[in-house]
This record gives sequence, structure tokens and C-alpha cells, in this order.
Amino acid sequence: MPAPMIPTITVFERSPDGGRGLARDMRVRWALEEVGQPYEVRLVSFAEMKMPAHRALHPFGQIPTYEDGDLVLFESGAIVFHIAEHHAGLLPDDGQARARAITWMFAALNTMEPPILDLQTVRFQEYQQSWYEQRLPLVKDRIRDRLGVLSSRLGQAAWLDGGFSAGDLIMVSVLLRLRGSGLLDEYPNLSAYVARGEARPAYQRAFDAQLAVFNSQPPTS
Ligand code: GTB
Repeated sequence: MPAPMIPTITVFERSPDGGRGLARDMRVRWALEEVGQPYEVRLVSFAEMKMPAHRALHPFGQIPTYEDGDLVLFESGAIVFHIAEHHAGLLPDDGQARARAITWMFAALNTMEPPILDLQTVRFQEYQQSWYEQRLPLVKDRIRDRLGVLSSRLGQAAWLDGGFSAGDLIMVSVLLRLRGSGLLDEYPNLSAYVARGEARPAYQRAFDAQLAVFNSQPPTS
């Protein structure tokens, strides 16, 4: 019997998040840990990401990528979906529940993540603009609109639709980007939801693995 393939993912050689697990390889690692699939990691520098060899895997020259035999994927959502489709544990068996879990994955990526990314753009790239002070509260309010709806929908449930699913995995990963903004603290049930995600053993293993990569790199001078 041939040995099972071990997928390889690419991750930042030195993540700009300082090992806080905010880069998008974290959601892929988490999914692989949830389903018990071992994986290998290839570290890439910012320069390597833009070179032809990496662009052959990821046209936009980013991380993460996923290679499993002949299959090459990019886009963290697509990678997590692929993992969830090919292993038990991240999508329900019931067809309708499965479709709803997939819907939550898209909601996290298409509805929640864009305004959250806007906030990062404003804070880290636009802070010297004359209109920064005017734009910041507008962007924060757009996030509050989304968080308010999500908070009402979640209520006191542990997860978005029954048991933990890939929808929760992506949603928690997206909401984690708000840490430090104070916005999540305005919605105690969402803060507790994110904490529940982080407390999962698979999340912890994924977090420790990405932190180990960060700590293995020599400090920049
Ligand atoms: N839509 C794609 C996906 O979901 O996979 C987006 C991929 C993406 O943005 N990758 C980023 C990247 O490769 C890393 S995660 N950037 C390098 C480049 O574009 O040249 C984004 C990220 C970066 C930094 C932090 N941080 O410092 O906290 C967090 C997240």
C-alpha cells in the first residue's frame, strides 16, 4: 500500500504578526489539526513569495498555499473547505446542515472579514492621511453593524449552527483579527465565542506550531 500523502502548506518565514497567530496559515493549520491530518510546512520569505516558483502555486504571491500530490490550492477559505470536505469532523453529514455550515464560512469571509480588514488598512496604512480621524469611526461603525447582527444570531449558543464546524473555524479566525481594537469586548457573547474557539485543543496545537516557527527565526537586527 502506498504511504498516504502528507500535505504541505506555505507560511511566513517570519510572520509580521510576531507569532500572534493572525496570519492566514493559522486557519489552515487549525483545520488540519481538527481533522487529525499531519502536514508539513515550507517557510517562505517576502521576497520568495513574489518569485515565479511561488507564484506558480499562488498567483498573487501570498501565503498560505496547500499542496497534496498533484493538487495545489491557494485562498485559505478554499483550503479549509477542501480539508473539511475530505475529512470527517468539520462539516455535518446532514445535507442541509452541511450547506448551512458552508454558508457561515462564506459569511465569515465575504461579510465579516472585509470591514475588519478595512480597519487594519486604516490603522496601519492610512494613519498619516489628513482624513484618518474622520474615516476611523466610520469603519469601526461598519464593523459594529456586522458584529451586532452576528451577536444577535449567536445568542447564547456555543456555535453558529449546532456543533462546531468549519463555519465556526473561519468565523473565529476572522474575529480574532479584532483583538486589540476593543470592538469585540462590546459583544460579550462574541468574546466568549472566540475564547471557546481558542480553547479547542486543535487551535492550541496550531497556535503553538506557528509560534514555534516564529521563535525559531533569528531576531532581526
Ligand atoms: N484571501 C487570501 C487568503 O485568505 O488566503 C489572503 C492571503 C493573504 O492576505 N496572505 C497574506 C500575505 O501573504 C498573509 S495573511 N501577505 C504577503 C503579501 O501579500 O505580500 C495576512 C496578514 C498579514 C499580517 C498580519 N499581521 O501582521 O498581523 C496578519 C495577517
